[in-house]
Amino acid sequence: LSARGAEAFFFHLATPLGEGGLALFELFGTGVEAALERLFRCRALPGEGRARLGGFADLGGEVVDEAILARLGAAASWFRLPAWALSVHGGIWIQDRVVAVLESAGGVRLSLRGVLRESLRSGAMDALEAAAAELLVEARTERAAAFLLRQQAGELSCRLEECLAMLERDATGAGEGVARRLEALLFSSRAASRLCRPLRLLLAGRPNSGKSTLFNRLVERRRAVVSRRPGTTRDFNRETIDVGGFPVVVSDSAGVRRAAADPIEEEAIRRVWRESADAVVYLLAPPWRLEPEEDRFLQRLPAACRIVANNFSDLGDPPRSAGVALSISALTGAGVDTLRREILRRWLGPEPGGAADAAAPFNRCQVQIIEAGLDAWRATGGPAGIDALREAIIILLRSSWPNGERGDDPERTRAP
Ligand SMILES: Nc1nc2c(ncn2[C@@H]2O[C@H](COP(=O)(O)OP(=O)(O)O)[C@@H](O)[C@H]2O)c(=O)[nH]1
Ligand SMILES: [Mg+2]
Repeated sequence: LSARGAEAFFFHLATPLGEGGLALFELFGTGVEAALERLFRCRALPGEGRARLGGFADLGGEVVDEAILARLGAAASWFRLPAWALSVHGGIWIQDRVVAVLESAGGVRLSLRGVLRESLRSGAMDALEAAAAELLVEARTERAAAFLLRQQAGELSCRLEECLAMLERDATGAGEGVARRLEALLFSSRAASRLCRPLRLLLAGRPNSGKSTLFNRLVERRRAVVSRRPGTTRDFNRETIDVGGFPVVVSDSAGVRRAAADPIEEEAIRRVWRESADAVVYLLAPPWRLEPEEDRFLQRLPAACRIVANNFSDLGDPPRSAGVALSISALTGAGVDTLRREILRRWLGPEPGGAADAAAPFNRCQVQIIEAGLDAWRATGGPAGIDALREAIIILLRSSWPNGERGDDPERTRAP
């Protein structure tokens, strides 16, 4: 994508489309100053680091809105290119009108991804920084945001640049050391990926096993309908929660039940699993016996992806049985913290500690590039292996983003 000609420039609506106090447009590119000379009514356009109040007008001179125009140096813009920020009132009519005027003046409208693509193309950001900047917008926990902020600022990129420098200094001797560094980066990649892309956790079990009650417990808000009457959960309940700093999307499966006659909602669970779950917590109610059909069903889920828990522990002592990880009471909350810790340990990463999460590849594409480089190094060694390592690093920095799939998942396990 390129805006051609002296008149051309790019613009991006940075605020969500809708009614609000203000709408912020970001503008950049070679033709932008000339266009603003025509569209922005004030004594003179502001200098770098300054802002000015004026009128934003169409090409016919009709004022669309009162606006504030600020001029940002590359270091002051989030996508690291010299840019202008235009704030107008946040009404829908005004936003639509500003878009139309900017387009009539030669502006090319970009999405967030489009802006990052221009930043990457001009060398202001590398592919890892752009990937992090894109994900940062969707970060759902403090821990995820902190990790992505550091990657956006170049933490992982620096580690890789160091590896390149090692290969530069000593092309033959550095191979092993670089391979070890890449392996160390891979080691933390599961947790890093899970910070950036939520684990999708499905709550399953027979009607009245306590799924909705547990859902509410985990969410700490009463979103699901809780009732003794089977089948009263009508909506598909889904909420993002924070487990040890990791975002987890919890779903209460009952809402997607198709055949009411199906005692364990097998088809519903299977469908949800296929479409949208990475892991399952399966609840048992008194007398805490896994019926043969439940057992058959659970055996079809990969063992690593399921936790079976005895619920209603407040009503008695559930028997200890093979395959059941823990006892909880969704009603009183007993054992629910243990369940959270188990989810963290099995599927997410280390508990939050003092140290920041290590720099690591944070999506599947990045992981695959490193793995391919390491495989080639181990298979060939020597100069060809060194070249493979170098190439993997260069691809990571230059072209590992955008990679098509946005929410790609490093460990998606296929359906039962
Ligand atoms: N005593 C007790 N009651 C529970 C517990 N979990 C759920 N219940 C109750 O069991 C009933 C069915 O729970 P619900 O969450 O609607 O089950 P679902 O059909 O699996 O969603 C409700 O009346 C809950 O209050 C528990 O751990 N202990
Ligand atoms: Mg329910």
